[in-house]
Amino acid sequence: MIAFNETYPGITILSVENKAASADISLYGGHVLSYKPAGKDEVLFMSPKSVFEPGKPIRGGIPVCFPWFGPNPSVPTEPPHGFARTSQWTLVSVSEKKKETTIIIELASSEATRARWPFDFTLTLEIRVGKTLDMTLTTSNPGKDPIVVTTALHTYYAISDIARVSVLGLNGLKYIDRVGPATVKDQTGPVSISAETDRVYLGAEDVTIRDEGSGRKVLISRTGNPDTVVWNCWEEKSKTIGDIGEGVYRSYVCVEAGSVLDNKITIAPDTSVSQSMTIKAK
Ligand code: TA6
Repeated sequence: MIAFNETYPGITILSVENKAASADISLYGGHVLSYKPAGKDEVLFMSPKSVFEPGKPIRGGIPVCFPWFGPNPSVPTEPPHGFARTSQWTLVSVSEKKKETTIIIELASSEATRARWPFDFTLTLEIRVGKTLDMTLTTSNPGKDPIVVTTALHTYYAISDIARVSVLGLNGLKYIDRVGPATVKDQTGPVSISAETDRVYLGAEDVTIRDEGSGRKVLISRTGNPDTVVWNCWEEKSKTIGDIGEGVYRSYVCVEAGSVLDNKITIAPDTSVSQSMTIKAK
């Protein structure tokens, strides 16, 4: 079953439901807002204070960071995380099976994107909603010169309480600590969060979010995404982020699959690069 609703002015949401799961996908931002495996709780966090207004990013779900992650490397006045999350995407196709729905959406370069980033591209996002949530982001370069991007699927997970959550699978890795001046550190053991946390783990493979409050484990696997970003803004900073709001920081953790900072992706003319992520809630 699928349904389209312009839930907020300028924001069309595609709701899908099959025997294995349901999900909401906003064409504005190319943004997965909700993913709920049948009989289980919502996997994604959506801020109760999120603004749903074209031009503003949605706070929660799975924002797509493209064509740059974090601040723009050459134009500091450009908003962080690129423009894909604040652009209108188009629907390419929907195909339905009993236990799986596949949605393909696309963002292509236009006058508006070239004004901000002077390259031609087509960005395709395939979203498979079933027992797992599978997402494949493909960047194609139809132009004459190579293009260089950084990207992330900036996933916000719903959790019982940040104090009861740990992220497994990062032990022994180096990470860039981005709270304050960036420094490289070594991870020992699981990641637990008790202060502002903004880290890029290098070379992670599968990662698990273990939530002792809810008893849930969420497994995240990926290809073509060498970095794992772990982010929670914590109390002080949450007061300065209007669409998060006080106290709410305890209810989310971002664990993002991406190719960010120095892991730039170069796409030669007439070629494409795919990156994928799979989420499985147990
Ligand atoms: O992925 C972590 C991060 O880059 C943080 O530095 C943090 O500020 C966050 O993303 C949220 O960014 P946003 O632009 O959505 O407020």
